[in-house]
Amino acid sequence: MSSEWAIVRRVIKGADVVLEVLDVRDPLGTRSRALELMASRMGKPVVVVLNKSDLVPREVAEKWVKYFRRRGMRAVYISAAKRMGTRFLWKAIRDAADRGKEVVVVAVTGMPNVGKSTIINVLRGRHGAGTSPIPGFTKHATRMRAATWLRVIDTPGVIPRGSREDLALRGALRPEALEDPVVAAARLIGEIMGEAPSILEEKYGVRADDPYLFLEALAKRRGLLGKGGVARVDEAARIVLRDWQAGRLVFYRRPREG
Ligand SMILES: Nc1nc2c(ncn2[C@@H]2O[C@H](COP(=O)(O)OP(=O)(O)OP(=O)(O)O)[C@@H](O)[C@H]2O)c(=O)[nH]1
Ligand SMILES: [Mg+2]
Repeated sequence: MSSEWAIVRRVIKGADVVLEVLDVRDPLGTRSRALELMASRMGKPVVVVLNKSDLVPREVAEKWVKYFRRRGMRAVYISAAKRMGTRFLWKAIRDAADRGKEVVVVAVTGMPNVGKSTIINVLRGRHGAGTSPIPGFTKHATRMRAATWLRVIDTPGVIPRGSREDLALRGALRPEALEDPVVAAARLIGEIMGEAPSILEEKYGVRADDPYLFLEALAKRRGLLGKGGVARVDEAARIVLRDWQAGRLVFYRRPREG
């Protein structure tokens, strides 16, 4: 087991409630069944927190909440960055905790970069947990006081199994860490082209019928040229992945059923 998983296991063991933080743009991609299983085996209630809801229409966030509730899970959506929906989060924590508990300990868990530390800061009402657009920022578990009755524990992001491309697309791995970012970027671009191609044109001012041609055109437009004037598609791919991870390229997934 990697050190992140070991830390998270220990934190969950000592917690009363587990928050599983997901990116609402891609809840199924950022969900960790292993984490949910770990919590349920230890008998800990899980609250699914769909974060970054400022990046999707409200109706999409509401659909995702329904998706999880229909499957018997507690779920709320929030935007930690914009401090929206936090009242519902407080209530969900209260409801999930044992009534008799005087002090409730909450483990804030999830994949890297989903916004765990930002949520901790929102619950505390002030900055205390370090946050960063670079995945894998939080390295240790830190316990902090959020209210007289509430302690929150920040944890490092857990990385699920999957290819490195998968991880980059889920925001869990920096594009710089990919040997070949083109594969991952092309998959994302291909998906966007299938659903909402105008997003790419509006964001980058480039139009193409195919992900690779798109990257080539983007590289040329940005003046990213290598030896002999060859377009640096790898650099263009990193731009797209960085924008996607940072929420600057706004694209999201909807639940298949309502
Ligand atoms: N748009 C948007 N961005 C957010 C929101 N919450 C967090 N972020 C951004 O997402 C990035 C990651 O936030 P963190 O709180 O550091 O994420 P984390 O889950 O603690 O990440 P690790 O410590 O790497 O596991 C930062 O750039 C935050 O500003 C949100 O509600 N909306
Ligand atoms: Mg963190």
